Order: sequence, then structure tokens, then C-alpha cells
Amino acid sequence: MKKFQKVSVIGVPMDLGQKRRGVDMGPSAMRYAGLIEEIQSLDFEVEDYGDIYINRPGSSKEDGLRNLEEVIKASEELCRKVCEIEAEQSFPLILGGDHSISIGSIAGISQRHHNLGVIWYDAHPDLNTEETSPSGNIHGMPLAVNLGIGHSRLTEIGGIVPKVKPENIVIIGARSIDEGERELIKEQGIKVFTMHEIDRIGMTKVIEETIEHFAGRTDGVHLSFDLDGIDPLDAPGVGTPVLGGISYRESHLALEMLAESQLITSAEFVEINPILDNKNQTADVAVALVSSLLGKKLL
Ligand code: NNH
Ligand code: MN
Ligand code: MN
Ligand code: MN
Repeated sequence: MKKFQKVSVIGVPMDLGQKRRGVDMGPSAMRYAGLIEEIQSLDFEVEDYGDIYINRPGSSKEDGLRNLEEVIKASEELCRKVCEIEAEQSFPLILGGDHSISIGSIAGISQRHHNLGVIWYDAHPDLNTEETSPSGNIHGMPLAVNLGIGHSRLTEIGGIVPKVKPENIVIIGARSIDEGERELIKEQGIKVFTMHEIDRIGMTKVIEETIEHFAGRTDGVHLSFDLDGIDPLDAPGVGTPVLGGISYRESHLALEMLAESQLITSAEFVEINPILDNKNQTADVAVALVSSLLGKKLL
């Protein structure tokens, strides 16, 4: 991904999009795993913006949405920061936090990318709304919000609604899909490579088709990487592990191919929970994957 000379890192220690504490330590865990040094070793200039402020503990529950006010505040702040980074032509690398942070990151990115592609690498499609959510957890809703579907106070963050078109989304790794999400996928015609397709055609073909889907059509592609997309054996430090996931090697292959394609223009790595992890293994995995995404080669 040599289009960029500079990578700008921003941490979002957010754990209010779901119920389990600990995912707020994700940014620290990735930095501790050597993230900044790793990016520097790939000859990028790195600017670490530090972490944005999260008002915790949140306690509100409004319209069936847990911690709505706190999530809105953080999303607005993240949106502003991401806009600043984008104005500098730097590559935004956002560290979660739970997946609700994607509302703010994509709100920021979509200010300059009006035909943005999004790759949603996740065990879950995160297409719930306050009506369909089994949990009231906002981390299960960000992709719907980015499509302009859901609570208006969330969809209107950053002013552009919708931020992403359904034909500009590719979901990879889904294996835990709620009923309302299934309906939305069908209704919107969203492209999904579930674990079934990954098993059947292999990751190489999945990524080739993903690249083909976006190439020459979008004005940027954001990679939203939920670590629970990976199998819990390889990435145990996540709040909602789902058996039968994408392997560590398949994930490297995917990000190496995406690096070669030069399509990716921003990324986030979310849902690392160090309390549930095994000696920071999941953060180590995330840092190694960032490295592949930024073009690291074995030889
Ligand atoms: N689908 C469930 C919900 O809406 C679980 C979402 N959990 C995630 N998503 N980790 O990536 O609550
Ligand atoms: Mn950009
Ligand atoms: Mn997710
Ligand atoms: Mn998930």
C-alpha cells in the first residue's frame, strides 16, 4: 500500500457499545504489542494521535439503545479526528474499542469518500437496529447505521445519510446472523461471504471477488476488521467468540492480497478484549495483520 507515506493512528477506548468491560483496553494492548514500531519498520511515517476521551461509565438507556448518549459523543469526536487525518492525505488506522466506533470512523471517512467501499470482516454482520437487536448493544448495529438504517441520532452523525451504499459493502466471515439481519441482507442485496463460501471456494477466491467487486468503481475502501472474525483458537481475546472462524493464516492471506491491490484507504481493528485474552495473543495477531495490510512481505 505504497500510495500512502504516512499512517495516523487513533485509539478509541470505547466499551459502551456492549456489556462486557475490557475492550476499552484494546488500543493499549495493540500499542504494547509493538504496533507503532512495526509500522515504522515498514518505512511509513507514523503519527500517533493518542486516544480520544470516552466518558465512562455510561449508564443511559434510551429508546432501547444501551449508552446511546456516550456512543454519540464518542462518535462525533472520532468523526472530527478522522476528518483531520483525511485532510492530511494520511492513512487513518483506528484502534477499538468495540465495533460501535465504526459509526464515528465511517462518518469521518465518508466526508471525503462519497462512493466508499466497506469490507466488514466479522463473525457478525452488525446489521441490527434498535427494533431487531436481541441485546440493545450498539456494537451489533454499526453497519446498519452506516447504511442509514437505525436510530436517527446515530445515522445523522457527520451529516451524510447514508454513508455507504448497500452495493458497496462486502461482508467476510459471517457465521452468527440474527433474523432481522438476514432479512436486511436479502432486502438490501448485500454481498456476503459467510464461512460456508470461505470453506467452499477458499480465501483466495473470496478476496479476488472482493477486489473485483470494488476495483474501478469506488473512491476508497475502508477495512473494518472485527477480531472475532478470526477463529477463537487464534484470537481468544474477544467478547463474543464464535466457533468455526477464519484462521490466522487465511487472514494474513486476505490482507496481503488486499495490500497488493492497493484498494484499502483506511482501516480499523476492533473488539480486542485483553481481560479475556491469553497473554496479549489477540493484540499480537492484530499487529501482525496490520503489518500485512500495510504491505509487509515474508521475502
Ligand atoms: N448480533 C449480536 C447483537 O446484535 C452480537 C453482535 N456482536 C458482535 N458483533 N460482536 O460483531 O447483539
Ligand atoms: Mn481518504
Ligand atoms: Mn462487529
Ligand atoms: Mn463480531
